[in-house]
Amino acid sequence: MKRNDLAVYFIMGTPNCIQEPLHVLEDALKAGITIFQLREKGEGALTGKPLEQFARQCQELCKSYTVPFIVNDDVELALKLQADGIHVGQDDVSLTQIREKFIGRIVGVSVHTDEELEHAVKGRADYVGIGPIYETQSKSDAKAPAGLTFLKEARSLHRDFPLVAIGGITTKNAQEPLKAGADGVAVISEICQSQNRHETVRACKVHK
Ligand code: 3NM
Repeated sequence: MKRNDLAVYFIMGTPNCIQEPLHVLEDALKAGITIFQLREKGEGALTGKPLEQFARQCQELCKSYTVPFIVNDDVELALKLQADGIHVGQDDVSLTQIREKFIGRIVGVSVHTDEELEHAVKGRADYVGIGPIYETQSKSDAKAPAGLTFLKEARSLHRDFPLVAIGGITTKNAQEPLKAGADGVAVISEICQSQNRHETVRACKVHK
């Protein structure tokens, strides 16, 4: 993948939305998000057939805007839909197994420590997510906010490796992780709840 693809990484599931979820996604696509992850978690999350149906609708929308469609955690669903990629955390299945199943597709991994970062890079992840940078309300088991220290360290260790910052990113703070070396920012609530997604997405891109 190109590092630029991570510029504005929108993550969403139906429980994150106040408005109709497919409307939120299409509005975000129109506003210029560069990659999308379906993360169907939390109270009221879809499962089974309704999840599959919703996922297919999201995938179709992404395809029509030529934006990669990534599935969070659910390997079976990602394979069934032939999604563009999968994103996994540290608790999910082993990276070696996932890499073998997603040949030619995108594999992303959340990392929080040097060891996890090295393991992801050696295991041929396509990118890593580093977070939570700031306090987040969107992940019930999120770790304590890490700030920019680990992100800066990760960038100095791996000059060219695709890195995306996540956790509590807003239009006001997005430039900080970008200046610290992130290729992009991954965002749930700031885009889901935005009243003006064009403006929100613009503010989350690098200001030159
Ligand atoms: N992963 P918001 S933080 C999904 O630290 C997720 O790995 C995190 O949501 C991590 O943009 C997070 O609303 C939630 O803060 C990000």
